[in-house]
Amino acid sequence: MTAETPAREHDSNTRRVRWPAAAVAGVLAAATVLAVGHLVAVLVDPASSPFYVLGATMVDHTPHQLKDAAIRRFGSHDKQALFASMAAVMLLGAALAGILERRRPLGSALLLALGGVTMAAALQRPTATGWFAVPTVAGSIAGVLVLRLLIAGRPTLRTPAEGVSRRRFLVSAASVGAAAVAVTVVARTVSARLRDAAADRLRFVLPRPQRPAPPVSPQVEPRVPGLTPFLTSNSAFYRVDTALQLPAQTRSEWRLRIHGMVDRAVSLDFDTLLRRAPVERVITLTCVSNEVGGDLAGTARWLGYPLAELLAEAGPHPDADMVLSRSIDGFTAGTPLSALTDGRDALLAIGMNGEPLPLAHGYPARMVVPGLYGYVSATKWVVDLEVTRFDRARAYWTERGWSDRAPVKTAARIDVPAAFAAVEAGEVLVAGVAWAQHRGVTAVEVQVDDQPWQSAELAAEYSTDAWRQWTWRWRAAPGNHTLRVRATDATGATQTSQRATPFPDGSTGWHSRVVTVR
Ligand SMILES: Nc1nc2c(c(=O)[nH]1)N[C@H]1C(S)=C(S)[C@@H](COP(=O)(O)O)O[C@H]1N2
Ligand SMILES: [Mo]
Repeated sequence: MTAETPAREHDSNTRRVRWPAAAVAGVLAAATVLAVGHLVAVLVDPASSPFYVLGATMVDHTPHQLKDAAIRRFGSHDKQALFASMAAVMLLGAALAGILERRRPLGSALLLALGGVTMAAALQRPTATGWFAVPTVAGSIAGVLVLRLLIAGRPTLRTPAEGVSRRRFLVSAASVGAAAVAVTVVARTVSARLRDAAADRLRFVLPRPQRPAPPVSPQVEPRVPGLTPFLTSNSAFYRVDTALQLPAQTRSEWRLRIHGMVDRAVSLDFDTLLRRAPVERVITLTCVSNEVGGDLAGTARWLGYPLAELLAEAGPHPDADMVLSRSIDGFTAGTPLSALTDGRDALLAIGMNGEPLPLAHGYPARMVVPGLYGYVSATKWVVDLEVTRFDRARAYWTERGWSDRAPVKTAARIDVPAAFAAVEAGEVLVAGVAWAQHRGVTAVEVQVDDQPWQSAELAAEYSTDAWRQWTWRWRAAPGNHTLRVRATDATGATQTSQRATPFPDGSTGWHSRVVTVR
């Protein structure tokens, strides 16, 4: 980028750039940092893009008190919220850098300082190599050049006394803006890894299980309008993870290493995996962040390979008690070795409801372990299983204060009638789901206001690893009423009324709903 200064224009048009224009110049310079950084990151590793680095670092360092909100916000649908607020802060900082730059290269200094911070954060990323510094360094250099060019008329640190003509500023600003947009568009569409993974997924024909999971009978799923379907479709399945950018891997890139406290380390590629006999199981997955009455739970037909068999090939040592699973993007979960080997259907899953795993749910392979919250068991995009001990290793969320043992707590939810619904007096059907994975739900009771608890009717149990639907016929009298629900699991324990937040090992309390009867 050479900026040949044209013959100096000593007319009235030539002066120091005004502050609004300087602010625009600052924003363009910052856009250059991000655009160039993003483009270079395509060559290095998408996760090294300065924008993602900053976002991911923020996600990782959110304080505990905000953690529930944080997982839900960043984890489920609105990573956009994070990006938007980051963009707003950056916009202000960039404008400030431009304004500062008018008299001295203070704006450049600010950009370089922020670049330094971002570079340090990049090198701290779980999957970082030394290369992770390159996109930010390249972006910062380009950004400073652009800022100097726009404010001083030349990309050197000397500020010419004459300043920059208005026309010249507009032309440079427009070209830089257009270039930044073009570069970003290219970088985004060249997210070749994602495209490759998506194409690879489309080509993948799932193997068939020897015995498919039994169909869901009408006894298991009575037809009640508004009741959560027994099987959750892939598109409706909740999504929670720390990934700002979908980790993308093709089957031929994927490998699973099993190592640590084992007799012999095992490394498995996808073709080798496919030579094994897959099983199909219906399992309800639940997030520890689920609030009482919340919807961070879903049930799918998972196709996969028993983890116990894969682990047995490596031969875990008798003093090991944990498997630290790691995803391609550095997320980790610590699962009790016993939960993977005690005979329950702990799977290395490759299929979900008859399809290859969706990219967002872990393509090409993830873990699913009945009875444990996702953060200690359900690693998506899994590539590494380290057999170790709880007193030696910690995982992503346990490092952040969440409990290291996290069996799913018994829960019940009212789905029908809807919240604050108005219903006609007379017989009203109340219905919902209840779960106590791997123990099983044996009773659900409903209470109206302060009246005695009534037994709900349980739909047939599909298996103890899946949730169970329930219904209750209510003789509803006019007025406002509070409906409450509680479940009992197969150990005989009834849910406690005591309200607890999801942190550190799952929420407790009875779900209730206020209904108006006319
Ligand atoms: N790689 C990776 N796997 C992960 C997570 C994550 O952040 N990264 N989150 C876990 C959590 S907290 C839950 S509840 C489940 C959610 O799985 P789902 O998004 O398929 O519903 O994934 C688990 N596996
Ligand atoms: Mo979770």
